[in-house]
Amino acid sequence: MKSGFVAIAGRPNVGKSTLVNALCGSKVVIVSDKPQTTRRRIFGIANGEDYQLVLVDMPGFQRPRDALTERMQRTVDRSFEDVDAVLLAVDCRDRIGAGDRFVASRVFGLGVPVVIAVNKVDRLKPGHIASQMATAAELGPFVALHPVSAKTGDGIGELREELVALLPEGPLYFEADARTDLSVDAQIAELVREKALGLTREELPHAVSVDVEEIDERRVRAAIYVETESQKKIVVGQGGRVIREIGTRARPEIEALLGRGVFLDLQVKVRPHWRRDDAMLERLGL
Ligand SMILES: Nc1nc2c(ncn2[C@@H]2O[C@H](COP(=O)(O)OP(=O)(O)OP(=O)(O)O)[C@@H](O)[C@H]2O)c(=O)[nH]1
Ligand SMILES: [Mg+2]
Repeated sequence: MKSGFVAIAGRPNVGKSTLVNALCGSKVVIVSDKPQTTRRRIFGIANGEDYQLVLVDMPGFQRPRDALTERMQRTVDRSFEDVDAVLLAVDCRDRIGAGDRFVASRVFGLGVPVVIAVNKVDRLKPGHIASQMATAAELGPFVALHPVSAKTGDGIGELREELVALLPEGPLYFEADARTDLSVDAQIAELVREKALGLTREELPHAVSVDVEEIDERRVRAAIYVETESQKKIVVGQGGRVIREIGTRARPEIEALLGRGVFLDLQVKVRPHWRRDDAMLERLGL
């Protein structure tokens, strides 16, 4: 039995969480087109007949701006403790540059094997992929470099095999059918936040947090926190249109997770400056 932990590092928005889902073979973490979607360290677990590959999803590397982003960056630093390998993800649609080199400078100093994933190849022509791979190859002494598309699944099987091969012999760290270490409450909060991210723009996504307050047989009650009354107006929408849409999109996934039908009760609440409020951040598990 091979088992162990592989941290997924990279700039915000390069597709780290999408890669975790692709490698696990199903959705375990949330994804959005907004940077800073992932706020905490979450394990995505890929189980095979003779392996357990624990993927350590984490926030993207960033310069801290407030208590929230400070905590996120600390999470990134801590996530590298005790990993067996690192998957360094870069976005081949963007110029591979200073941001990626900054992440690379950190991960190549860890003393564990580093695999580079050049992600989003579905968006590029073959010639351009080759030149981006050549640029990515200069990031550091990698053990393997894989062009992949987390979205289409292209190259994901080979990448998974590569990562499993780097794992030591070891025990099962989680049940053989576990998919994540997040509690059910936290998974539900993440799903609601994902839908809110998908329906809001600009600075607003960063001002949104979700707390599941109560779950019983028939009902899930969750609070969506924003920082100002005007943000609340946007998340509620005209006549409640936006909040209803968040519920409509989140409910099927929550029901699939719980294995039963539920009424989803969402309330938007204003908590000024929650991103700088340590007590509030603790409560949100950040
Ligand atoms: N076309 C394409 N889009 C992708 C691919 N992988 C991820 N994306 C998109 O890239 C965006 C960011 O994906 P995430 O997985 O949330 O990125 P992340 O690196 O986890 O982002 P943070 O958690 O914010 O740091 C989303 O819109 C994804 O759908 C890919 O292989 N191809
Ligand atoms: Mg993410």
